Amino acid sequence: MNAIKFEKEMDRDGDGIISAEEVQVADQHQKATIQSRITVASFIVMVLLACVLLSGLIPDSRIQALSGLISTLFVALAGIIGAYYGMQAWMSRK
Ligand SMILES: [Ca+2]
Repeated sequence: MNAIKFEKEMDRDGDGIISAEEVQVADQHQKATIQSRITVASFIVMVLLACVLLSGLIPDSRIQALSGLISTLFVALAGIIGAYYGMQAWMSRK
C-alpha cells in the first residue's frame, strides 16, 4: 500500500511511467527532507538539553562530570545546523 502511494508520488507527470528523471527528483526530494528533519531535530535536542540542564532535575555534580560530553554535543549539533545552512547557501549559488 505504502509502496503504491510512493510510486504514485514519483510519477510526477501522471503518465503511469516512472522515468529515470522522476526517480532522480524523488531521491533528491527525499534527501532534502531528511536533511531538514535532521537539522530541526538537532535544534530541538539543543533546546531541550538546555532546558533540562537549567531545570535542576539533574544534580550539579553529574552535570559537572558530563560537562565535556555536553559541550561536545552542543558543538556537534550546532555544526549540523551550520553545515545545513551552509550547504543550502552553497547549493543555491551553484
Ligand atoms: Ca512519469
